Amino acid sequence: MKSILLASVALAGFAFGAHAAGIPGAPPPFDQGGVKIALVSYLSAGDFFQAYQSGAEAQAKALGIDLRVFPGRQDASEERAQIEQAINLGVKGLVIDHGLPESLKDVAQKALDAGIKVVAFDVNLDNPKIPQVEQSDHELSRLSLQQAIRENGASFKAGYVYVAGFAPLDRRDETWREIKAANPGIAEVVRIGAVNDTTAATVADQAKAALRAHPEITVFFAPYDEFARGVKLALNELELADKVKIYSADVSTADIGEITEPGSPWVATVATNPAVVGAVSIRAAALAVAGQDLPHDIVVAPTLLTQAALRAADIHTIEQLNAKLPAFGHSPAATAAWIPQP
Ligand code: SR1
Repeated sequence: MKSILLASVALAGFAFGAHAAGIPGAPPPFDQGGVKIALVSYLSAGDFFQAYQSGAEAQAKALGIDLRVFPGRQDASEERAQIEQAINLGVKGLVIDHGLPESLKDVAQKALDAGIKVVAFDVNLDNPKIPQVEQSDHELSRLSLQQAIRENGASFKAGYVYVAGFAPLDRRDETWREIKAANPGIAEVVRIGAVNDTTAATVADQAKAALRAHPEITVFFAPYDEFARGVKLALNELELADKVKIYSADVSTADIGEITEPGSPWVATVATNPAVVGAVSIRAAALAVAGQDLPHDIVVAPTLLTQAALRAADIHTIEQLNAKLPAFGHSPAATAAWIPQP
């Protein structure tokens, strides 16, 4: 069902909305409307990426952009081919969302050579002409680990979930290494990880084996919500939910439910609203297409969300978080007076 939906979105490809005929007073070409921009993703499965895409679509609609969405299927050659298709469609802007840098650098340069403005989210294309959107991953990782230290002291045996090659996970890993170096009592006793169509289920199987082999683990650092879900599944199945605590990244309404349910081992996450990050990515591409100034690093700041605070504030949904924490629901990044917010 989901793939039928994604395919129809990709085929239809249009998101004309409130400003389909152009935004009065906006710089060209946004004064005319119908500016073609492509969003090409590497991953589409999971709450984060679905919310990211929804946020991008809502911002595109508010800007009268004709957004072409190319959903990701964890396939580097397909992502390359989709970028080629976007170039051939004559888009004016291109957002590249995740991916493997080595398979994208030349095709991203080809887009630039064709006069297309390119923005990258969470993939380092090593190109000064390509602004980079990110969630301040070092800070995100630091906040999550500082919470782990507050709750467990600076000496514990940890399991860690990591897959190298994804820019946000690599940045979070840099901070994990720094924190371990600064706190010699923290020992990483096992490392697991997978990113695929069924990340949480794969990580759950790995975590079960890891926890059986290392009963001394009391903390799991799982800095991606699909990782955290996997570790939580394993802990529940092994009836270890009261012995091990999970510290993660990302949040969705479903995640809030998992964090706040009675007896949940998932005690903290650090997150942005992914729909806001999607909107920021589209605004950045629009500013670039309009020839307006854009910093190279566009950062959406994350927020620490603890189980205790979510329960105390009786928060169950992303909408309630947006209402409670205005900085979570909006970002000042890549804005301009002529850009309507979704
Ligand atoms: C496989 S990379 C997963 C991460 O990408 C985004 O940055 C999300 O925060 C997620 O944790």
